[in-house]
Amino acid sequence: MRDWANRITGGDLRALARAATAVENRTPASRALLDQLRPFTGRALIVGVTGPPGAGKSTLVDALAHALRREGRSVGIITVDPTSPFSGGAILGDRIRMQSHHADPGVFIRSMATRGSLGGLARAAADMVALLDASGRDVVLIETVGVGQDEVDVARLAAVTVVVLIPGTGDDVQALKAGIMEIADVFAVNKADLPGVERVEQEIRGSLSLAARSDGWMPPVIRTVATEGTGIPELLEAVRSVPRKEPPAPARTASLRIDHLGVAVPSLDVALAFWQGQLGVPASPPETVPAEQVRVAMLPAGGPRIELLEPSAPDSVIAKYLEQRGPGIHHVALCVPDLAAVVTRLRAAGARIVNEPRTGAGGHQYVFVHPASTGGVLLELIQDQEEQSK
Ligand SMILES: Nc1nc2c(ncn2[C@@H]2O[C@H](COP(=O)(O)OP(=O)(O)OP(=O)(O)O)[C@@H](O)[C@H]2O)c(=O)[nH]1
Ligand SMILES: [Mg+2]
Repeated sequence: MRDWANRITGGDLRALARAATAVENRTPASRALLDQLRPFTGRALIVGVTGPPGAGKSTLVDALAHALRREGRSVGIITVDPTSPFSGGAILGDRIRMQSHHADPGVFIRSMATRGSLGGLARAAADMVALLDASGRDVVLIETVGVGQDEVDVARLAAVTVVVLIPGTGDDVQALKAGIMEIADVFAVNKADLPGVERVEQEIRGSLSLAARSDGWMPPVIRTVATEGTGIPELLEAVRSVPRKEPPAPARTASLRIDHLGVAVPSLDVALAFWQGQLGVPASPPETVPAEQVRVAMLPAGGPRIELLEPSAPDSVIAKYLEQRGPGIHHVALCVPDLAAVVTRLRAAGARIVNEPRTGAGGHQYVFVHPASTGGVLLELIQDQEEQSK
């Protein structure tokens, strides 16, 4: 599993293709894989392209992909097959058009079928986006037909949403207003080679003045002729100039405080001769913790404490630490108000929790987080007992 994830983040296309199929089929292995890939997501620019059937979305996505390739960017394309009667033709059309990328490893394309049930589509599409993002694609383009709530949900995955409209469909603007007009960051008036461009632009501007965005962004309206590549550089520039929505603030762990610093020492007696004897810190009497195979002395240091750790068995964790790394700071221990919640959140984010919550000498619950996840130091998290009893 770890190897599979490594190959994907390393750009292995066969591993990526296999993963995409697993994600489509929502296999248990794909869930585990996505958990491992989660820390590698968040780098790609995710662009949604949505609009009514036949507006030219696939042709636009194709043209955008070519423009990005010319800049040397790698691209992922996800088309969500509509359930509408147009779907047969659309899928066939997409295949033909997208074949222009078929020999280019820099473009990875997947169609996702709704398979009759709309529920879960947004979720499956979200997983596919995460996979492509983690695989190192610079840009991920998602095509959806903007007709229903499900499509709107898919569009919400995108950092930037392009709504594609075409001339001669003024009524569509009215009909679409309720759904996708307010999620548009950029409008493309495609098929601008056909008559009626001004009229649809006016309709768009009219509907925009009603729905001012909270960040003051006024979605630009770009004319395109996707079949000829006209307006594509302008569309790309407009996409890039959209202010990024603030990512949801990570849940904050309020009122963290240092409980103690753990220091590995070869001999408690020698260490205490300094701390207690010379520095004059009143240490607690040394105590053996059989579960951890250590002898411990606690030194008060303002609020937090210093914990001196001496191995009590030759093959104990601290003995091995001393052997490999030498004496010194072994871990940092923090008190958290809700240990279970923090552990759940860290696990979801892909952090390595070393042990299931255990009960320590004083009756407190604790876990260790691996140095590989924390930036280099072993971290002990302790349930804050005052918080717990509140
Ligand atoms: N005249 C003209 N035709 C276009 C333009 N862009 C796309 N088309 C044509 O419009 C038709 C539909 O294009 P698609 O790209 O399949 O449209 P779509 O929005 O992806 O369609 P669905 O996926 O079925 O909703 C095709 O025949 C395209 O060649 C354009 O700018 N001008
Ligand atoms: Mg299409």
